[in-house]
Amino acid sequence: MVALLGYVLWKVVKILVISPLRSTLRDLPGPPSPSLVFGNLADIQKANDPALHESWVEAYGPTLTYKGWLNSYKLYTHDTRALAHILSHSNDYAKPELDAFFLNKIIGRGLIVVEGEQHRQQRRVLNPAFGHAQIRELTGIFVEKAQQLRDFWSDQIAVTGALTRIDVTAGLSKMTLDAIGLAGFNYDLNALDGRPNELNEAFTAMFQVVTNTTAAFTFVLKYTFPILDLIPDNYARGTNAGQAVARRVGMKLIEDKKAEIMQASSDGKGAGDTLGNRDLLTLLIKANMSTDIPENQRLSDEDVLAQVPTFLIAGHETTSYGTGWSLFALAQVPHVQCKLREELLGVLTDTPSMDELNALPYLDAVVRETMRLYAPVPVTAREACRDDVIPLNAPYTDRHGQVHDHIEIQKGTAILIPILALNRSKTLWGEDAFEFKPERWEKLPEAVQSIPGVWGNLMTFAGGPRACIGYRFSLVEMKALLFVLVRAFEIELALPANDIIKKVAIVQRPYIRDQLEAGSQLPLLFKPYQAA
Ligand code: HEM
Ligand SMILES: *[C@@H]1O[C@H](CO)[C@@H](O)[C@H](O)[C@H]1NC(C)=O
Ligand SMILES: *[C@@H]1O[C@H](CO)[C@@H](O)[C@H](O)[C@H]1NC(C)=O
Ligand SMILES: CC(=O)N[C@H]1CO[C@H](CO)[C@@H](O)[C@@H]1O
Repeated sequence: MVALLGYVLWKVVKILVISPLRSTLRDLPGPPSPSLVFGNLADIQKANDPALHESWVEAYGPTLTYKGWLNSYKLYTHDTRALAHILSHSNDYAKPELDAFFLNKIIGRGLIVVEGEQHRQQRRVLNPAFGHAQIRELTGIFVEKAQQLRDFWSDQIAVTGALTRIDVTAGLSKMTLDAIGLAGFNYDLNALDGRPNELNEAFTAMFQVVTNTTAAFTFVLKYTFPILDLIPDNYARGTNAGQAVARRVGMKLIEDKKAEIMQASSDGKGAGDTLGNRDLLTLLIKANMSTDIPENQRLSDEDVLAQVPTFLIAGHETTSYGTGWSLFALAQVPHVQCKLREELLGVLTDTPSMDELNALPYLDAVVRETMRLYAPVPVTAREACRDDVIPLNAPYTDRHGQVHDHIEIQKGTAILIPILALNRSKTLWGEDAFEFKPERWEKLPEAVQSIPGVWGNLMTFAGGPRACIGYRFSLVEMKALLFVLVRAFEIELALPANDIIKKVAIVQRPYIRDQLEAGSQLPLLFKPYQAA
C-alpha cells in the first residue's frame, strides 16, 4: 500500500512539477492555463470550435504554447516550414503515445497505430490497393450506394409531398458504412437496408468510446496509471465483446479470400478478374502474396486483420461528415448549388465512371472548398521522439522579448497539428478565407503553395509519410454522392446556419445548438429537383 502511494505521489510530482519546469517551451508566448489538471483543454472543449486556437494565434502570434492534460506544455504553430519539418520526419515525430494506446486498444496494430519500420512495411503492402486504377474499379459501388441513399430519401419525401426535413447525418453514415464494407472487404454491412448485422453492431460497440466522454476519461486514467488496467470496466467489456465478433468475422473473410486467390491462380486466372475481387482487403492479401515483396517484409494474418477496423474507423465517418458539411454549405449558397447542378445535369449518364466524375471542374472545386473550410479531421497531434530543432519561416518573440528563428523541442513534447486553422488562415488564403467560394480554386494565392499537404494545398489529409492513404477513395466517394444527390434534390437550410454547431470527437460533427443531448444531427430541407 505504501509502495503504491509512493508510486502515485512520485508520478504526480514528476508530471505536475518537474516536467513543466524542465520544458524548453516554457518561454514561448501563449494563453494562461486555468487548471492544473486540464490545462487549457477545458477551454478547448467548451469552445466547440477549433476557432479557439485561431484566436490564440491572433493574440500571441503563429507559434505559441498552451497547457494540456496535467499541466504539460504543448506546441501549437501555424508556421508552414515547422509543420513541413514535423510531418516529413515521421520517425522523429510519432503519433502521441496516448492516442496510440487508445487506438491500439480499440483496433489493434493497424496502419494508423504502428510506427517506424513496421509502419513502412505495412504501408508498402497497403499502398497499391489505394492507387488511382484500384479506386477507379470501386466507383461503381459508390454510385450504386449513393443511388440507394437517394431512393431512400425520395421515399421519405414522397410521404410528405413537398419540402421535407431530413437529418442527413443518419443516411450518409449508413451509405459510407455500406460503401467501405463493400469496397473495403466485399462484405455487405446492410446499413442502408436497415437489416441487423453482427459486424456492424460489433463495430458500434468497439467505437463507442470515441464519442463517450466518460469512457474516454477511463482510458486516460488507465494510460496514466497502467496498474488500473487490471480492473475491468463496462467500456472494456463492451469493446472486448465487439472485438471478439470483429475478429471472428474478419478472420473468416481473410481465409475465404486467401482460398479464392489460391484457387484462381491454380486455375491459371488472375484473381481480381471478377468485380467481387477488387476490394481493398483482396488487393492487400494479393500484394502480400506477390513475389515483389520479400518474405520477411510480408504481413502476418494478425496485421492484415487489424486493417479491417482501421479502414472502418478511418474511412467511414470522415467521408460521411465531409459530405454532410458539403450539403450544408450548398444549402447556404444557392447560386453555387445551381451552378453545380447545371454542370452535373450536363453529364449524359446516371452512372458516371471515376474519370467522368473527375472531369467535372466545378464538382472538383466544390469538394476542394468543402475539404478546406470543413476539414472533417480538424486537428491531429504528434509527439517528439527525440530532442530536435524545428526551423521556422517566421521568428517568434519569447516572454522575455528575445527573438528566435527556431524552436527547441524536447523528447516527449506534444505538438498539435492545425489542419482546419491552416486551411482557412487569412494570411494564407486572403480576407475571404471564411467564405465558401469554389471559384477560388480557379486561381490560388501564391502563399498556399507552402502548405505541406498531400493533396490540393490543403492539410485536410495531412502530409508526409503518414498522410491519409485513403484520400483518393474518399474524394471519389464524395463526388459520387454529390453527383447523385444534387441532380435529384434541391436543398435548403432547415434552421438558421448559426443554430448548427460543431463538436469534435476526432471528426467534427454537426449538432443542433439547443439539442446537444440528441447526438449529432444535421437537418436540411429537400425537394425533388424539377427542370424548369
Ligand atoms: C474525407 C475523408 C477523410 C479525411 C478528411 C481523412 C483524413 C486523414 C488524416 C488527417 C490522416 C492523418 C492522421 C494523422 O496522421 O494524424 C489520415 C490517415 C489515414 N486515413 Fe484518412 N481521411 C479520410 C478518408 C479515409 C478513407 C476513406 C480511408 C480508408 C478507406 C482512410 C484511411 C486512412 C488511414 C489508414 C490512415 C493512416 C495512414 C498512416 O498512418 O499511414 N482515410 N486520414
Ligand atoms: C457512455 O457509456 C455508458 C456505459 O456504456 C452509458 O451508460 C452512458 O449512457 C454513455 N454516455 C453517453 C453520453 O452516451
Ligand atoms: C502474408 O504472407 C505471409 C508470408 O508468406 C504469410 O505467412 C501470411 O499468412 C500472409 N498473410 C495473408 C493475410 O495473406
Ligand atoms: C483568427 C480568426 O479569424 N478566427 C476566426 C475563426 O473562425 C471563426 C468562425 O468560424 C471566427 O469566429 C474567428 O474569429
